[in-house]
Amino acid sequence: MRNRPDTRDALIRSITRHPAAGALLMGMVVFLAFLGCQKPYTTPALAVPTPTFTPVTGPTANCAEVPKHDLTGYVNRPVTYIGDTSLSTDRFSDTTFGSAGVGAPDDLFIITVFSTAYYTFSMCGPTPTWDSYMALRTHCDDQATDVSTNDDACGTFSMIQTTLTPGVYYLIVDGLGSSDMGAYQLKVTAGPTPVP
Ligand SMILES: [Ca+2]
Repeated sequence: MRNRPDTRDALIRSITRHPAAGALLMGMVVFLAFLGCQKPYTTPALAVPTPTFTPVTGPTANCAEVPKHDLTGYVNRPVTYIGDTSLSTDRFSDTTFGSAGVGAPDDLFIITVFSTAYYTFSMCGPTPTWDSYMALRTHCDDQATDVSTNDDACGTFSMIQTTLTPGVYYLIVDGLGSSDMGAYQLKVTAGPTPVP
């Protein structure tokens, strides 16, 4: 029990004999107390918007019952939709292009265009792992309403670029052959109509 007062008294005597050392010690104590009051720096969280894809009801009876994702609020977002047609079922095809999509599972998207713009629907980017086919229509299950289609814009993946006027459109991401299916990414951008 006497060790602590003895140590304290020795410290006081030492500081009295060596005032410079005492001042240095006090400075270190104040500096350490200052550091202890500082909050650790943390990197601010980057606000990256996450799109939500809520199945919606189409404007026509034939499309109404098909689950689909709404791309309307997704245009020009700095994020990419990640999909996988192997998790879906086969509902669409496009026999105007051979037997594109026949037997292959597909994903359906809907987008409402409010003002005329040049749209890009792109799967390009990652190395293709399967052969896709893409169709943009005004009626989801009527290939006669195709606005634009594409097979191999980037490798075996697809991209559609076209000017769209106001209206509702359906985008189908499909496999070219019956065994073509798998993961993909979809990015949608819109801007001024390019000069021909
Ligand atoms: Ca299909």
